[in-house]
Amino acid sequence: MGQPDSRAGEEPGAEADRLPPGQRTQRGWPVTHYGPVPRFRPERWEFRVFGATADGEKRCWTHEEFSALPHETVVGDLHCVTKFTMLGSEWGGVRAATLVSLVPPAPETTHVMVWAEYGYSANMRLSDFADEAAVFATHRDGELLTAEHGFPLRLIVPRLYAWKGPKWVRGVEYMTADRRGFWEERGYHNLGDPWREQRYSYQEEPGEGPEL
Ligand SMILES: Nc1nc2c(c(=O)[nH]1)N[C@H]1C(S)=C(S)[C@@H](COP(=O)(O)O)O[C@H]1N2
Ligand SMILES: [Mo]
Repeated sequence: MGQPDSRAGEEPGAEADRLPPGQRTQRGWPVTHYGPVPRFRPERWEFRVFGATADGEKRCWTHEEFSALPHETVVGDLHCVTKFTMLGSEWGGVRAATLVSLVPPAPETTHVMVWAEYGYSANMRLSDFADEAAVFATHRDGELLTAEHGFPLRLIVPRLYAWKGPKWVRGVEYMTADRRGFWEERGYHNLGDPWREQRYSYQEEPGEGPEL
């Protein structure tokens, strides 16, 4: 379900209500990432769910197998910590909640680390990951993602800053304790809630993240 589409029949002010503090909208869809764009090699690609699974086993999908998983469309916003927000995109793909039900985590699982090409990673609470709006997207507004935007697969977690949504994603690790991902180790907030403006690690309150 996610949030309603903001583009049609919009009341004045409705967009402002959907903009987290300090964010602004902008025309188009900029490309934001660290490092090079990986080349997709279907025969080498696999998606893994591993770590604290309920049965202790990891699960792997080839690209063909992953493509056969239930495909859904979810409307969700993208908030980059550099203050760019893109409202109301329609993301097509496999909901994170679908993966969680296909590979149940052990009861002790509290967090996940989402892993991408070149070792990029992002941590989040299992509850944010399993949120109904979180989706491993292959499409935006009906169009296949381009390589720059994360083809063949990228995560979208509308309720967190977009660095928590790895492009070129390759797997999920279930964790029984929190651990910092790539940007969370490099000065960004461990939780990354845009509605609370949790941008930088120096803003963290005790208990909001593992020791740096
Ligand atoms: N693998 C990977 N994923 C990433 C990043 C990155 O550096 N590497 N940057 C993140 C950041 S900071 C943002 S804002 C979004 C940007 O997505 P876009 O380029 O599709 O707008 O991707 C996120 N996912
Ligand atoms: Mo970002």
